[in-house]
Amino acid sequence: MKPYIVGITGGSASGKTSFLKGILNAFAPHEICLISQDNYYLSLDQIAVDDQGIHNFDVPETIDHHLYAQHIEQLRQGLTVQQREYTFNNPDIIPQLLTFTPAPIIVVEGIFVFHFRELADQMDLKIFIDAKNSIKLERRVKRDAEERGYDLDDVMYRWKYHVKPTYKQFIKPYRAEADIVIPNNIHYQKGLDVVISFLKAKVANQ
Ligand code: UZR
Ligand code: MG
Repeated sequence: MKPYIVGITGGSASGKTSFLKGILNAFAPHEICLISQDNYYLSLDQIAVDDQGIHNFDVPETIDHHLYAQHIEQLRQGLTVQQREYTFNNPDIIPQLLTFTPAPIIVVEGIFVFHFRELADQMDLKIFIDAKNSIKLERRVKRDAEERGYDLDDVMYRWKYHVKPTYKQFIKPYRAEADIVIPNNIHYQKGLDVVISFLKAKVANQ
C-alpha cells in the first residue's frame, strides 16, 4: 500500500485547519493521518527576534523541516511516528505526545509546506486555501484572542510585520503549483465535498 499524500497550505487564518477538520470527519481514523507543521516549530529560545525584539514565527527557519520531512517519509514507509504537541508557548497547556499512525491518506498541513521542497516533492495532491487579506485578519484576531491568548496590539503588529510579508514571499508564490485552489472568503463546503469524494475514491481503490 502506497499512501496518498495530500498537502494543504494557504495564508495564516485562511481556513486550513477547519477545512482539514472537514476532511478528517469524513474518514475513519485508520484511513487518514494528519501531520501538521505546527508541531515542528522550534522552541522559543531557537527562534530569532526582529529589530523590535519580537519573536518572528513567520519565517521558514522556525520549523524543523528536516524532522518534519523525515516523519512524513517514515509514515510513507508504514512506520508509526511520535512528536511532542506544540502549545504555542502557552504555559497553561501541558504538551502531549502525539502519535501518527500510517494510513492510506496522509495530510500535510501548514503555511510553509509547499515552500519546503523536501515536503512538497512528496505530495500527490496540493491544495491551496485562498482568502482575502481582510478576511484572514479578521479570523486571525478572533482566533489569537480565543485560542492563543494574544492581545490585539500583538496580533496587529505580527500581522503587519511578519504575517503579511511572509504570505507574499513564502506562501502565495506556490499557489501557482497547487492542483486545487479552494476559495474561502464566504464558504468552502462544496470545494470540501469535491475533495472528500476524490479522496474516498482513492481509499476505495487501494
Ligand atoms: P496558521 N504562531 C503563533 O502565533 N505562535 C507560535 O508560537 C507559533 C506560531 C503563528 C505564526 C503563524 N505566527 O502566522 C501562524 N505568528 O501561527 C501559522 N505570530 O498558523 O496557519 O494556523 O495560521
Ligand atoms: Mg492552523
